[in-house]
Amino acid sequence: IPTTDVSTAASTVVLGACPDTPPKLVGPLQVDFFTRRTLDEVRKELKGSLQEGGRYKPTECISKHKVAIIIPFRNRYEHLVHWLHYLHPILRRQQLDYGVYVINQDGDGIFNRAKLMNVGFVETQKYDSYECFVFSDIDLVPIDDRNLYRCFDKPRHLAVAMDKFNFQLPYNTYFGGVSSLSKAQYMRINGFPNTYWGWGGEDDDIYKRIVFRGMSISRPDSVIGKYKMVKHKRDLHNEPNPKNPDKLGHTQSTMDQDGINSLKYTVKKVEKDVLYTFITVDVDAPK
Ligand code: UD2
Ligand code: MN
Repeated sequence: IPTTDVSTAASTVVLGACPDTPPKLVGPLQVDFFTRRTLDEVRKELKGSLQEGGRYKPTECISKHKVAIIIPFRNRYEHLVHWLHYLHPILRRQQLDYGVYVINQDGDGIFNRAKLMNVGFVETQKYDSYECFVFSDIDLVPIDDRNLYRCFDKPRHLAVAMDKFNFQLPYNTYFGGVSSLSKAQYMRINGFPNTYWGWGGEDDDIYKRIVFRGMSISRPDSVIGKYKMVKHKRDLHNEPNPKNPDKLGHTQSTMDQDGINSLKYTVKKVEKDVLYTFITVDVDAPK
């Protein structure tokens, strides 16, 4: 009988690449926004597994996916707590090497979701060599962990079946809520528009950019792509802007001048929490 000499067993473990399908996914999840949660409670739940700044990478294998999660934000702390409570464990089970970046619009000028996401794209690359960017509303939580927060061969739309739209796409070219683009896909469309102030239109502009650059999108199916959105009213200083729908007729001619190549902003403050990196930014918003 051959014996193994235990004493010579290597003490350094060489990690292999994580498998293509993460083995610990559970599928459908229970998600509720009635339970009251505080940031401190969520910190206690999660801090053992996270690195400062809301960073994680698997210890059991080397992730193939280094992902910056970018959240456009202002004054939605209640939603942030739910998001962190649910998303960190999901992203961990997905064996991603990731960081969570909250891009906080400074001041009370008109909100600009797409410009904040552009800022996130530029700023997160100062922290690590990210090649993949997931852009998420703060109020959306997936209810199936097989919906992978990573990049694919095509720009991806993740939020395909939301409770607020009866678990269906509101229309076929809808690209709002949660999406992912690789660095190359993002650069190919000159990033997102900076000029959609207030609510609406920016998500359709992004979709058009993708199509005008000869790409199409991918999506999970409507079982895996289910989401819950925290119910909320329209925020102050994010009123629907009647100029935005009109702008959509001109995307093809404006997209080369309005995007990552014309982005201007000032970082006011960076705060690292164990649950996220919080970047406060002046986007020169009109009042
Ligand atoms: C829809 C889309 C969203 C975007 C928006 C139009 C869904 C689920 N999402 O969102 O992707 O296309 O329409 O602009 O249909 N935010 C703040 N503070 C504010 C205002 C906005 O943090 O004061 C952030 C936050 O991440 C929020 C996101 O911007 O989730 C979108 O704003 P919303 O939730 O008010 O708009 P909603 O739900 O109609
Ligand atoms: Mn919302």
